[in-house]
Amino acid sequence: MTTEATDNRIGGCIHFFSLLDSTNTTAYYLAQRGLPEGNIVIADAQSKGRGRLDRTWQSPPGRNLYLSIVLRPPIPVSHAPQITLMAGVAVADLLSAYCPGKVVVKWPNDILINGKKICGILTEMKSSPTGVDFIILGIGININMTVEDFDPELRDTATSLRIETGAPTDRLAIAGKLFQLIEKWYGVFLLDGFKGIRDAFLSYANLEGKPIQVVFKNDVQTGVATGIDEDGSILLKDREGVLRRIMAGDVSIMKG
Ligand code: BT5
Repeated sequence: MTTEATDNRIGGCIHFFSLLDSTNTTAYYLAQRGLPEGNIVIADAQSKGRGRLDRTWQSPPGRNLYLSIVLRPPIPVSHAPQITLMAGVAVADLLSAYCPGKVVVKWPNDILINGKKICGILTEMKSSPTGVDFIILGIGININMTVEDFDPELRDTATSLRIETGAPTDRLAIAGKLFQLIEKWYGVFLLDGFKGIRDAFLSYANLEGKPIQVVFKNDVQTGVATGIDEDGSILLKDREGVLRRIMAGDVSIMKG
């Protein structure tokens, strides 16, 4: 089913499916064939929901939000990862309305409540020598999952809005609010770049001064997080006092 409405940049046209392999895969396919900026692909369930590095995103029906937004920002390829951070701020604003003061954005793409993952973001890009052709911004938010709905291996690390608030929430109402917030923050990003997002991101990241480990494929870097750079990279001071900029990886905060 497809709906068309509004003059907004985001969500003017929404394509609903009851089941897809992955909304990112479908949105990418359609974007390659010209689907315009702001179109959204939503599925009630995904049979091959994806995380980064071929990880799986658990995506059962009737519970959560799985959606992908086609973006065509006029930016250099090197700025594309900033779209993930922009979306993190939008989702954090959204969830903070339900759980004030409890939402943390874990650089670069996880949203946590009470230390558990409630949302994951997966951005995928097609580029050409002139820059970004399009970016698929994929967002999965656990809305009405109960603890028992999660795969056993996720029960200690994942959460949902229902678990955190104690009550079910209407998924479409949340989707509508999410589109408004992406509209807002993507607008800021197009006008001011990451510098318009950075303070909001830092307010949710809760990272500065913490001892962290960043793992990317086989590379492990440790040190103290000193902040987020103007381009969205994480800044880490290693044991020798050398400041490093890190563009990709999984961050964990080390104890002690
Ligand atoms: C992510 O990857 O967190 C990105 C997830 C993006 C999902 C959306 S849904 C709509 C769109 N279409 C897609 O196919 N994908 C996007 P990563 O940081 O690599 O984290 C993946 C890890 O999160 C997994 O290895 C599990 O440990 C955990 N996980 C899987 N499903 C989860 C869930 N529903 N809730 C919380 N954690 C989950």
